[in-house]
Amino acid sequence: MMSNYEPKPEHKFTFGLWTVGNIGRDPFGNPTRRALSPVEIVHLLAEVGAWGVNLHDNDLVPIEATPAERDRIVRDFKKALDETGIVVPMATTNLFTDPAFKDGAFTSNDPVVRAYALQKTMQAIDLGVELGAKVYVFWGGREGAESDAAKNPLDGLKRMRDALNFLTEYVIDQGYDLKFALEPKPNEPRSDIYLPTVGHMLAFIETLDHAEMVGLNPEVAHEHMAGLNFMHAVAQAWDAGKLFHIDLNDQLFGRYDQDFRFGSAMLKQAFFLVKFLEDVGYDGSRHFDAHAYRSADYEDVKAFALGCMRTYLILKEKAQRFSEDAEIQELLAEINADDGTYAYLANGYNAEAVTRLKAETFDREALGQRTLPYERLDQLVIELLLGAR
Ligand code: GCO
Ligand code: MN
Ligand code: MN
Repeated sequence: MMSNYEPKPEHKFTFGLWTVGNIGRDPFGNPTRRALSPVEIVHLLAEVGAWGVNLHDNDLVPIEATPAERDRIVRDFKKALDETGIVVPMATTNLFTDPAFKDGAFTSNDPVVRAYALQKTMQAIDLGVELGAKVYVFWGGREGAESDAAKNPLDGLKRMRDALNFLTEYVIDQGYDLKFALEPKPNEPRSDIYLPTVGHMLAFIETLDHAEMVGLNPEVAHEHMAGLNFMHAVAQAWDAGKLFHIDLNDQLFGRYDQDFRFGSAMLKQAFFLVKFLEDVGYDGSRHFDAHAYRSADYEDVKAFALGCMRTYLILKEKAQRFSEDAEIQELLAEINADDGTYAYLANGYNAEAVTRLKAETFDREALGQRTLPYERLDQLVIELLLGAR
């Protein structure tokens, strides 16, 4: 059993520069925290025990930086990484802050903007690879619309596909060891973002030239914003071999984009998510794309970051207990009982199975009378989570 829930490198906990570096600005109010430099953020993450840091190009190198400034900033950043042992497993492009991207980047109606977005992304890929990233995230925050009068979604999809095909070829040409992870989100900052959920994205990936290089970066908050079961979405991505990365945070249904500390709002969902990731043996980053309350100072930001990691580890221990709890396991065995009568259906369709199955008589009423002790089972889970067992 785990004792102190201390984050270790093997847990692969990562944070974005933009997460613990969030300065508490929101649409209604100014920043409440001073901006930390990327070097300071790396040290803060090392102090709380994180394994890695992820970044958008402009989290590290300001968009207006000269080549000489870029080189100096990258050098200082690498020095901080060396000093702390913090790694950069994932990188991404900021294609949403600058007003140039007000109508999207890859899907903008303006061919100049689309070209600029491709160029910016190639440069950001070079930077990510230079820092050691193996996963490259695409979050199309501005790839959408307020009014469908302005853009045909078929054009949006085609432009998105063209951009990703171009960029996978670029990666292959450069000989980079890099996979793409697409991050769906239904809305915010656009009214409607194209490819809004994990399911939409999975279907879209299969239309790409290099589908094998492209997977998913699902985020708790984004599926919750759409009112969906996040663990089910993750399971579908896993089933398709496409769970390349994951953004952990928390989010109540029907609210603004909250980015809460992992597990802080919907604990039961967080439990089943951690249980799923640990049960299947997901071995990628556990990336926290969350930020501290606007009321937090940097001491509280550290408590926030540590809280994300501790909650994950506590839930991991609870998942372990779930699999060792005799009463829970007994109930599961009862629920999943199988005396092998229908084993002949396990090999799929065949003529013999059809003949046998057609000859069966089923006691429909008895089936309807079966007892399914799901209330008892769920209460055991609740008591386990509440520390009562
Ligand atoms: C959001 C997104 C972003 C992305 C990030 C990395 O809701 O703003 O989750 O935080 O994850 O841009 O691509
Ligand atoms: Mn998000
Ligand atoms: Mn995210």
